[in-house]
Amino acid sequence: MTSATLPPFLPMSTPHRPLGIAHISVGHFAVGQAAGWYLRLLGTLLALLPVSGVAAMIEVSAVVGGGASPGSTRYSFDTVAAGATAAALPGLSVQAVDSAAFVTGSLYGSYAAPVLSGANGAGFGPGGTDQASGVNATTYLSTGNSAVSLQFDRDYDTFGLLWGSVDDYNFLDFYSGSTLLGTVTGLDVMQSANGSQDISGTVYVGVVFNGVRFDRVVARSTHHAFEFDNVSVRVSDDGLSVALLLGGLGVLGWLRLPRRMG
Ligand SMILES: [Ca+2]
Ligand SMILES: [Ca+2]
Repeated sequence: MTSATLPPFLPMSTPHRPLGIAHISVGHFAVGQAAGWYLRLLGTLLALLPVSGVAAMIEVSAVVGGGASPGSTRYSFDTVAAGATAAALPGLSVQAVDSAAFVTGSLYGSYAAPVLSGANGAGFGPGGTDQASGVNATTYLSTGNSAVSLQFDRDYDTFGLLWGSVDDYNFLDFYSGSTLLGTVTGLDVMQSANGSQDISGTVYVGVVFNGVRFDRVVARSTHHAFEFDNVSVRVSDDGLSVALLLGGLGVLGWLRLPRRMG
C-alpha cells in the first residue's frame, strides 16, 4: 500500500486542536506507513473532554494484531485462577462485580475468548516472552453483564488492552480518584462492534491521555460480555509541561516576594 492510496484531504500532522465531539484523526500516522494503516485510520479518535476546567485530550487507537506500547508495565493475569473475582497483582488490584470474573476458554452465551494475532501477545508470556497467536488459552477477564475495576497504585497516562469480541455495549471508563475523565466505547474502537469472535473481532486498543492521568479503569458491559486481557500501562508524558507550569508559578512567587516584604 502506498501513499498514493491515501485520500488527498487527510491532515499530515496531529491536529491537537479543541474538539467538542469525537473526531477521526490520522495525523500521527505517516503517509506510506506500512500494513495496518487503514485499520488505524478507522480506529483512531481524538476527543476533547472537560476535566475540572482543564482541557484534556484522549487519543484512541485500535489495531488488529497491535501490541502494548514499548516500555509498558504488562498484566497478563495468567497467574490468576479461572473463577476468581479479585486479584492483587504488583501495582494493580482487580475487582470483578456480579457476573464478572477471571475466566478461561469460552462459554456459549456468556463469554468468548479473544483471538490473538500479530503483536497482541508480545511481552505478555512468562518472563516477558511472546504469547502464541490464536484463540486465547490463558486466563482473561469477562465483565459478564456487569463490570471489572482495575485500581492502579499510581497514575498513568497511557493504557492498553486486548479487547476481544468487541460489542457496541462495551464501555471503558477512566477515573482519577472519583473523577470520570472519559469513556471509550466499543463503537469507538470498531465500526461494526457486533461481538465477532473471529480474528478481526479482537483489537489491541491504546488510550493516551494528554494533560491528565488516571489511576482506575472500569470495564463494563450492559450485556454479556466485555472480554479483555493483556492490559498495559505506562507514563508517556514526561511531565515537562507540568514542571514548566510549576516552575513558572515559582518564579512568579519569587518575583512577588520582595514586594510583600517591602
Ligand atoms: Ca491472560
Ligand atoms: Ca464481547
